[in-house]
Amino acid sequence: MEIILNNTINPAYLIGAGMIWLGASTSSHAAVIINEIDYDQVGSDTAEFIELFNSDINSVTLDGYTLDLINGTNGTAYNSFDLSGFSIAAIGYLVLCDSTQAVANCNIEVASSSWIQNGGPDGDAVALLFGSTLLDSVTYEGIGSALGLYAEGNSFAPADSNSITMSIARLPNGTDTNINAGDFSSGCISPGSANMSGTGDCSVSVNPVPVPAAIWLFGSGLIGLIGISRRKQGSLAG
Ligand SMILES: [Ca+2]
Ligand SMILES: [Ca+2]
Ligand SMILES: [Ca+2]
Ligand SMILES: [Ca+2]
Repeated sequence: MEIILNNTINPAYLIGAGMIWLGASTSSHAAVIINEIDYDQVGSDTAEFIELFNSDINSVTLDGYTLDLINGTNGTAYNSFDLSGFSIAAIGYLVLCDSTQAVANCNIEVASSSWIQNGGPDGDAVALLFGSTLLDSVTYEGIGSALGLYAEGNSFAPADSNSITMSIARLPNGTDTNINAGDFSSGCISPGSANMSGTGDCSVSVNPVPVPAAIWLFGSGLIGLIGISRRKQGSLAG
């Protein structure tokens, strides 16, 4: 069963010439990873974001890519975002956020607050897929029995905080050894730029020139998750 969450068209933005474009690119799927997540802010969660990073020296077109947010209680997607139509520049970033007013360098505005669940004992996960192939996933705060598929290294990233300004971030920037617990740690908030250790807000405005660009579609919630075959970074060259 598929759950269509919403078909509302929301504004999306391309920020920074050279940061994202819709031109020539490669098929280096495995080069794109989930790099930083801020799912919990001090008090109300109104500045959540997920940052993707392309480590390839070529841009990557995101046609066929989906970002799923996975509920730890049942292992199914409670939010799913079709990234078709977007690209990430070489050694570049793509940021999905609550609000372009609240999050620096946000490329795709998700028109709601609290769109990323706050984990809890059974954890939650974020998953990047190409078609039905799971490319990268991050489980945080715990591993419920339904999250095994997404808990890289059978481990989970440390928790974000409701009392400290921080994110959970790959450190050093872009590190992916397929062990969530080792790859992620407390990060200073840095949407759209290289991750930094520590806490606080290290946002740097890369090039704040928003240009209306693309239609944002909320996709189906399940996306054929059954039978997903995991491919590790580096196994999809070409
Ligand atoms: Ca949240
Ligand atoms: Ca946070
Ligand atoms: Ca909070
Ligand atoms: Ca970052």
